[in-house]
Amino acid sequence: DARPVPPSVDAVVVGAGLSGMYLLHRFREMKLSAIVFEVGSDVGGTWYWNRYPGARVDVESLAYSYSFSEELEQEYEWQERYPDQQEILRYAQHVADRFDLRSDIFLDTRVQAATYDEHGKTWLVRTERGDTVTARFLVMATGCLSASKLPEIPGLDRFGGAAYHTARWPHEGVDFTGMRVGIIGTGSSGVQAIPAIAGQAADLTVFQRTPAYSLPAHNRRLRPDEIADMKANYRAFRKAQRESRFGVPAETPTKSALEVTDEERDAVFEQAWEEGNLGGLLNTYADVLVVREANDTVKRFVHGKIRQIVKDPQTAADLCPEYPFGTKRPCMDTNYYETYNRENVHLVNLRRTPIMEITEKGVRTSDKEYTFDAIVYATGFDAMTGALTNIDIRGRGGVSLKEAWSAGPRTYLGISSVGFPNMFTIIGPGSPSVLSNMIVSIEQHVDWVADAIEYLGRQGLTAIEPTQEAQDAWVDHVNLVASLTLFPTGDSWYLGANVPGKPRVFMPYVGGVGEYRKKCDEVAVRGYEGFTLSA
Ligand code: NA7
Repeated sequence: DARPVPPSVDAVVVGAGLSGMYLLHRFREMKLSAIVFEVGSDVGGTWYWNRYPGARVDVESLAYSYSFSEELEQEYEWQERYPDQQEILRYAQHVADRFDLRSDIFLDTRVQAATYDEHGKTWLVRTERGDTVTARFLVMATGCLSASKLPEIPGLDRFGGAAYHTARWPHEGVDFTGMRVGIIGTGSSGVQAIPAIAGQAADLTVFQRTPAYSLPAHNRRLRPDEIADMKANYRAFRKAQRESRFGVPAETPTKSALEVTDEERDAVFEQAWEEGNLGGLLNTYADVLVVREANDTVKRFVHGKIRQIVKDPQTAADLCPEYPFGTKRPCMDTNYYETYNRENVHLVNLRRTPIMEITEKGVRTSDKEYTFDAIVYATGFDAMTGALTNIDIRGRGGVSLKEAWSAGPRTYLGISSVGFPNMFTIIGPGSPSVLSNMIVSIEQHVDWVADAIEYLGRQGLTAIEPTQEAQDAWVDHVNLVASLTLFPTGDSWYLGANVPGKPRVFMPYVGGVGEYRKKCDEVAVRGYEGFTLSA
């Protein structure tokens, strides 16, 4: 993008994914001057980068879509219940064109640093290609799962074949026909990619450290009647989304899994399994995420399904997770477990035979060397904080965000952080973010930030920053709510457990999207309680 960057704007937004695009739209409505910097060569964020075969959203399209424009909502035609990466990227591109967003988005431009000038109360933002711009407001719309991560395995550069990370997939695609392929990682990306690659490759070896709980997506084309139905009832549906626990309307369960008969429970689980919803099994009983024995009932149910589907008993046993259901993010799949019945697919349990190194030929575990033409790393992300701390952000007193968060992220409401005035994080740590339908949380944050900026303007104020007390209290509250659940017992990326040396802090807010929104609204109504506002 060769256009000159303006020297000064009201707001700089970092990232042109679903957050950054809506921010730009809102800021323009408010007559603020704003620009967006984006590393990728197009808009779409997650859906721009994650082009691996089988990549798909696991929230239904009619719910995983913007609600801010009724025209968009009514006119857009989703094809599938769970659209693939290409369909969602097309949607993002459509939004960019429809709202004429591209003229203020600088593509292929990585933000390197942002420094707060206390005197001028402005942010100085510098890009890797040397642009500088000052802005009153800095909004980090960098996403929760954007700093991709290769595994800490010796010899990564030694491999002589082709190597790919799922989140940095070549745009032209990869043809695995006739190849011997190894894939490391069985989170959502691995679970989606494995069946797709298995259908093409001569041979696929899956290296699994921790098995996933995966539910069948039952993906299909949307029927005209259900689309029409949704379009007729969208306002009520959106309201229900915003008030729900995970950003997807669902009945709040009241019963305990331990107060019903085995038959009744199994029937309820069976129905949830057949519905093909990410939150389905979690929404069956009130104590699934709270009481170990209740969780065990779900665990046993899924283990039973795995044993039913996977023919080889050892493979089935290796695929059965031991950690509590839902404490790592469940996956949604199309033929995941079935794929292990294929002759060309082999599972390696890394708990028994860990990977020692990557060699010139392939992967060497503690007992043998595997030879591959290609290795796929489905090894995930430095989640929630990586994309923020990778940028040299310096607030008051030159303190970097990385230092401020060295013992784990500290925010007020997941939106802002002490020492970083006029900087906002969209779906940041301390907000429901990854524990919700992302778009619902994105819109809520963007609207809240836009309203806060508007409020400052109306009051003739220029700066907003949380107080230490409010931030400490919020961090305590986020920890407390998490500690009342089973969530901290899974070694998940929610906790930073997948990044060696990362402080073990449960990052998302588990109190639910609806409760969280109420709290944010209250803060605003009380004149931004917990924030210091200054002129
Ligand atoms: P995830 O969910 O972080 O999954 C990464 C997988 O890679 C997971 O199975 C990891 O095992 C595995 N992994 C990571 N490092 C290694 C090493 N060194 N050796 C072996 N295996 C390893 O990332 P995804 O991209 O699948 O999904 C991210 C989110 O995107 C997903 O939750 C949805 O929200 C969408 P581990 O569990 O750490 O033992």
